[in-house]
Amino acid sequence: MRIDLVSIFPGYFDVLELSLMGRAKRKGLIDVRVHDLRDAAHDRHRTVDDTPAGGGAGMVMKPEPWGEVLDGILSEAASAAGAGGGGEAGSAVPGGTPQAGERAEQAAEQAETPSPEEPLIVFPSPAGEVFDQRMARELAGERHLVFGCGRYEGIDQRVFDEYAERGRVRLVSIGDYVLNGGEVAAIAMIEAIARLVPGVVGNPESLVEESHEAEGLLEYPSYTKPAEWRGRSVPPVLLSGDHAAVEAWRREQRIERTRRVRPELLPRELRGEARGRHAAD
Ligand code: 6GU
Repeated sequence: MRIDLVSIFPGYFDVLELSLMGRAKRKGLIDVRVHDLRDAAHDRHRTVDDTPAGGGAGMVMKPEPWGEVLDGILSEAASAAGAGGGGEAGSAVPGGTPQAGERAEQAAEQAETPSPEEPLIVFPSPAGEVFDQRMARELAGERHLVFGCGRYEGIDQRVFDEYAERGRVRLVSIGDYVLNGGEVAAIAMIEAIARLVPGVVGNPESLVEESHEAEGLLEYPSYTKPAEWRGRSVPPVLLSGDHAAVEAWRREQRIERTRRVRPELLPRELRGEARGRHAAD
């Protein structure tokens, strides 16, 4: 998978060198490229923002630097696809073969509709659709993601309109609160997406049981040694060696925790299930 990041603070993305993301980059599973938006601001002060049309507080990001950087990324991607290459990491993604890419590109040219083989531009924005595990799975199937990280009061609307007309654009929020810019949101999304790309997480089984994957329930509580710490014991069932009992306990914990913390996530068929069993204990 290829990921381009556009920002006036490229240093934010240094964290992608750490941990699993860093290993995925070094293994060539994720090809991350960071672009400094200011490199496309050609005045003496490298200006990227201006006052809002119509007045009001704050500053708005000017369209021209965005146009220059995004055009550069898209034309490079198009010529790489035209050269028959899907990118070195593209083969890790289903449907990412060069042949499929060429066919899709030809079809897109004829129909003038965006093809899933084209880059998807994501603009992190509190005004966007809300990112969740389903969207992470969807975006993990993309071959090329471009994150356009705005600051200030936002980016000139014509940038979204221009690239939505020419290709695939999504405005995406990571939740109902306001950050200073899209960088941290992009990092959160990239981490959620990249760990679903085959090979990034060592043991794929660890992806299955997690919160928001199996049945959409939250995770069960975990324990390790020692069996007692500060007078607090590991639940005896976990030390019983009874695998079926352990599984039943974990499922009950997941249902109870979800009911308590995130009742809106509880599947209809589970409403009422674990509470009855507690009473019978
Ligand atoms: Cl994607 N951007 C900003 N600036 N704030 C946010 C957000 C994104 N998602 C939630 N809050």
